[in-house]
Amino acid sequence: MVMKCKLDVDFLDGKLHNPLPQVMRRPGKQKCLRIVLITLFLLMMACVQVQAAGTATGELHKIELVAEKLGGGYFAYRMKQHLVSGMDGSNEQNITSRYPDFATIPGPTIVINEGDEVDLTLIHQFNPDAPGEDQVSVHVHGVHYDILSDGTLKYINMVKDESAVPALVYEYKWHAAAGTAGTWPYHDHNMINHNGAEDKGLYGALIVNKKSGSVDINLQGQRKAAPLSSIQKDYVLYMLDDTFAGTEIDSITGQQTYLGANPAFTAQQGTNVRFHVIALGTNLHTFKLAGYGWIDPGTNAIIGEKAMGPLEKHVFTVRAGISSVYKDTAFSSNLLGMKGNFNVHPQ
Ligand SMILES: [Cu+2]
Repeated sequence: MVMKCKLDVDFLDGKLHNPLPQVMRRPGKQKCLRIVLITLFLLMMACVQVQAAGTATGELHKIELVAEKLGGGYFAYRMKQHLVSGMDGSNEQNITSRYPDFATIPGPTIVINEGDEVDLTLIHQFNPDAPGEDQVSVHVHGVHYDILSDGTLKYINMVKDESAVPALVYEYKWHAAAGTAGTWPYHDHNMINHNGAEDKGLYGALIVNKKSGSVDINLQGQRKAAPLSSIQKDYVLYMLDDTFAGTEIDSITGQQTYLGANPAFTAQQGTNVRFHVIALGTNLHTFKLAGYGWIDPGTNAIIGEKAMGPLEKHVFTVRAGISSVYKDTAFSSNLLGMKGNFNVHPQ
């Protein structure tokens, strides 16, 4: 109170200083200011670190997948909802419209980045007509999860039947930890028996992209690196025992086009496109894309065909040049007409 009066007097007098109170006040004020500045700086650093950590741990994908029954004793998965957000739920984006709004064989291709996490809720949405049809699951390859997200029966995992059943969903949690980038199949493991109903249509693919990086392409016989972001189309092509089946993805918009059996893929000339060939079933195959040579992953070799066995996958990138045909040249597959068009349009 005394000090305040003195200050008032100072101002009233038009004097700019009153030695005693100013000497008493200044050190306190400066100390306070320093503390405030240091605190602000520390807070800013903490924010930067939290942001960096958030970036490093990737995004959260909340997915609702429905298992449906089709005619002819087949089953299929349908994407009901796919929300992407920060790990804390911030900046949530609904990307469900990228997928077909009907159940497909193969099922939807789930595309995520290394570092991301997936909360996948599976919904059993049909009336069981036969023993074992009351259980359906999703078992995925390649990414990390704990034993409760294995998607298998208690007979295998020794814990519990990890299935969606009528009126009760099941939630799986996946973590695309560092080192899990790749193309991986997912499939049912629990319907009918412990092998699941993959052969009845319940399968699909998970693509884990690196956040940044490059892919190898063959340019005039030379192995060159192209940025991952240069890929315009992703072709997800399953080699089944007697047919191909596939989906084309616009890699820029994420839009997926379901193409069914022996699909015809399209590309703009001069653009980079990536094939994800996944062998399912039990047969041996030889995949060939006529007129093209590509880098065999993990090597420097340029190849024009690839022998593949069950559950093998082969992912490669080419620069679209000429229209061509892809095929399985294995003897019986050739007889069965396992092939499809690769249509390249001029820019
Ligand atoms: Cu499997």
